[in-house]
Amino acid sequence: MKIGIACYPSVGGSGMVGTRLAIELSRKGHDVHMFSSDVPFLMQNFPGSGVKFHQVTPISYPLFSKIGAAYSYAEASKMIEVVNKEKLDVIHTHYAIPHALAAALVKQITSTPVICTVHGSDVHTVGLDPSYKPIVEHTLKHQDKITTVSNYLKDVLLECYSFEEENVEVIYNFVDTVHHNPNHQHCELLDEFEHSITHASNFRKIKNIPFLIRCFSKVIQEFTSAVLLLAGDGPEKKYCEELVRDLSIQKNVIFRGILTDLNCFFAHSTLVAMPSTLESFGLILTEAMSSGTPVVASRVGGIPEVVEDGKQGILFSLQNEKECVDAISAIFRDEELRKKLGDAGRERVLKHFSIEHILPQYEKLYERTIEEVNSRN
Ligand code: GMT
Repeated sequence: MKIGIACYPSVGGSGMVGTRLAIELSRKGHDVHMFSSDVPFLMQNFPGSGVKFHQVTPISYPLFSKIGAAYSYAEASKMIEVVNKEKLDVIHTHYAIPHALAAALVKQITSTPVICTVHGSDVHTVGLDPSYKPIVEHTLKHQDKITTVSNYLKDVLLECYSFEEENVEVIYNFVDTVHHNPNHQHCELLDEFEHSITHASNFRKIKNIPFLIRCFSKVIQEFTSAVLLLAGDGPEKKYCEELVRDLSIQKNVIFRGILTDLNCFFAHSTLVAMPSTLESFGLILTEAMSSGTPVVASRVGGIPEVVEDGKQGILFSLQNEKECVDAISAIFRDEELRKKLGDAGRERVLKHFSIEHILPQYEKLYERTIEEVNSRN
């Protein structure tokens, strides 16, 4: 198939999933065209993938300087150019705003079938803001198919927006189980500590990192040789650094900044933590599980669909410090439990979240959508 994929170029989950999907489809022999504002960072790790990149560059014009150039216009125009030249069979956007709007316009103009995968805040947070909601709803209604990354997100979509249920399908995110494997080489930074927790995120409020820091400060009262490794950067980082100082736990907390490959930390940590207040999927949980590492996470959004409580990790009630501290301590304390959860995580990912398992679901969806749209036209 000739497939167009649009996503953000950034390190965030929707950009990672969109880019990796493009690469894997190309590896399977599809002709894949990628639309983004910049070369997605992940593409740099796969030179020669065969994915054709089309940069979307909105015009710089003085009149737009205060309100920002409309990215969707430029994106739709670039897509139309490529559709006309390459005869794309389908366009698949990742994250509704602004990519799905561009695709809806392309569909109107060229009749190309369009699919959008909604990832999270495009539906449950930003999309619900009155400044966006009517347009997000209209945009999604004009997709031929929508996929959500969890049943939780599908329910939100159907509850908060008006939709035909049959156009919405759940396709879980996937993880590279070869790259994220339990046998990764040593991780020097963690070596001097008996136990370690890794957390990686964009340090937004929703990631709830101060809660994790507070819980960790209690955990190290018993487990003094433990480290909390915080990877990533974002708006809450400064506050987190201050909190670590206020709690006098600087020796036990490492801020590592943005890392493009967390593989060795995932494989060598005692556990990976995700205390988010909301998460439609939680990509790093599958990466940790794939590395054979137990997870501790809040029981919110789509997380319980990814992690079965007590089987691959331990889930705690949102903002419940005692439950979180107990979960971490139980895993620190018990090597056998660690092994059991870690092995079960690897097994679950291989069965449900591997590229080999998920990719055919997208291919079948494309085929079905193209057929349906063509038979309507
Ligand atoms: O929705 C966001 O806040 C950003 C988005 C992203 O691009 O990282 O994250 C969402 O998509 C990821 C990939 O599908 C999911 O793993 C995240 O759980 C989801 N974030 C939220 O729901 C907050």
